[in-house]
Amino acid sequence: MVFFRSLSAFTRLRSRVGQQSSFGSSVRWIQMQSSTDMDLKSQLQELIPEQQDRLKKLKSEHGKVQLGNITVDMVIGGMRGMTGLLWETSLLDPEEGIRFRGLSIPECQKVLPAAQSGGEPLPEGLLWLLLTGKVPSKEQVEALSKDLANRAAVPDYVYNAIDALPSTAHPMTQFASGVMALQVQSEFQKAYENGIHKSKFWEPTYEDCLNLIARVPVVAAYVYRRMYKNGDSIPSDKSLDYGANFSHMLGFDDAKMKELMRLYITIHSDHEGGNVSAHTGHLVGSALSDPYLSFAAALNGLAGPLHGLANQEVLLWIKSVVEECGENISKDQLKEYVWKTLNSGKVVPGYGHGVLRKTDPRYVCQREFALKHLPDDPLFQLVSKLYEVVPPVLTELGKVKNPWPNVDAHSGVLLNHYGLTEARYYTVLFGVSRSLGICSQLIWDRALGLALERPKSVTMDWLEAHCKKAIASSA
Ligand code: NMX
Ligand code: MLT
Repeated sequence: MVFFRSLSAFTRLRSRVGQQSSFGSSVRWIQMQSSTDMDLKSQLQELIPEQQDRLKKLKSEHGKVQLGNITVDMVIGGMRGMTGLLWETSLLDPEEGIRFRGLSIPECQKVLPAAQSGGEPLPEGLLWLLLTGKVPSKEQVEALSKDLANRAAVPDYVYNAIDALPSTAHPMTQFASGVMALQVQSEFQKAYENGIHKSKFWEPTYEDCLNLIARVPVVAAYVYRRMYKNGDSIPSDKSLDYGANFSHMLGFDDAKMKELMRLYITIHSDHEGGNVSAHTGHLVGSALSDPYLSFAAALNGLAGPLHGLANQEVLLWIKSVVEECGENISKDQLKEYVWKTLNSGKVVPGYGHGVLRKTDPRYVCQREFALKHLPDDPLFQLVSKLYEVVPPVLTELGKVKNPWPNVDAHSGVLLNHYGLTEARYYTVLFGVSRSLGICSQLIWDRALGLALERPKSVTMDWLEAHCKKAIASSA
């Protein structure tokens, strides 16, 4: 049964959030829903015209306002610190971490409906929040849960496409191939071929996105069972919520693992627009490639070790520490191991970030989950020791801008504790979750009529000539 936290807690939160102007205007959206508005699509239908007007006004009144200066460092350095994207569903503060439509993770844990009293938020509630900017009621979340369950059928040719790959292929390769095969059913592609008017683009995009979100756990679970459980797949259970059903299809029916899955999917869903997977999804979508094509591209970015694959790397690295030094490794030994990793030209996985400058709140909430449910797990204790040892070492290295742990530093030991021990699979879980954020924004991209992404590039010759001219004119 779904439980909704007290209205008074929500009202307190709303008035507090409403007073903070720094979170931007998306916070103004956050409101209570009346429990009669069950249909997510008709909610969006109502919201879209007002947001279209808002964007039009922003463009006509402030289109020429400057947002900062672009430096050579930024062009060479992966566009770090350059504001260049519109992304409505979440915003990342370097010191504070992510806010989904203005709500921090602890706030989401307070106000979003949960499966049990005091439990973790249901990802369906987070999806509703990302799409509408509104905190849903338990009835709305239940309706969305059912809608997703009814959309989850996966055609056989998707399984056949995965089966065409060797079962040793990386799980992300199998997963992304499955998502590409799902594309055959794209409503957007069909509608575009039939000459749909651009004002209606968001509607088939919505259908594709909801279908995709509903189907990715089925495809992901198929890959897991194929690789690690002799292909013995488990049918979905429509009576379960999204997170619990995913856990069930993977083969984990422990109630705590289901809670972990709900938390996992909620916190990995979105991290504003500039991260590699979200940006890729948005970029590919800007060419009017349908949501399957866009999301498959995003997954290929997520599969890189500096991005989503880091969760795999963390557990493998932790296991290599244990193999070499045992579970009861001292902090001095651990420090030595960290230096050995750095001196061999590798990164310490799970630490550092392109934007964050503090411990990732997604790390913090996973740590809280571990302290509550598995405080004596030896690998959790090792992760806690690393939290003390790694930041000073990275600081001593002198070049790392953020020595603190990110989301990937923690997730593996939690999954490992409940029996999901196959580290190479972990990024697939991240991918399932990220479908919620990327797809929510894709719907808004089409609703707002956002432009084809096409930034200007330059050569080193161009940069050198430009800099010479700039120096000469300032002399
Ligand atoms: N271990 C070793 N060196 C590091 C680390 C780390 N954890 N983090 C940053 N550095 C190095 C980085 O490689 C760079 O070195 P160089 O100048 O020789 O190229 C230098 O420090 C400056 O990098 P930053 O500006 O601090 O970080 P940047 O924004 O370039 O990169 C990451 C961010 C996340 C790619 C980087 O911190 C990293 O490689 N971390 C480890 C991998 C990881 O955990 N990735 C997951 C990120 C979260 N996610 O899920 O996507
Ligand atoms: C993410 O969740 O996408 C990562 O933390 C990487 C990022 O935000 O750049």
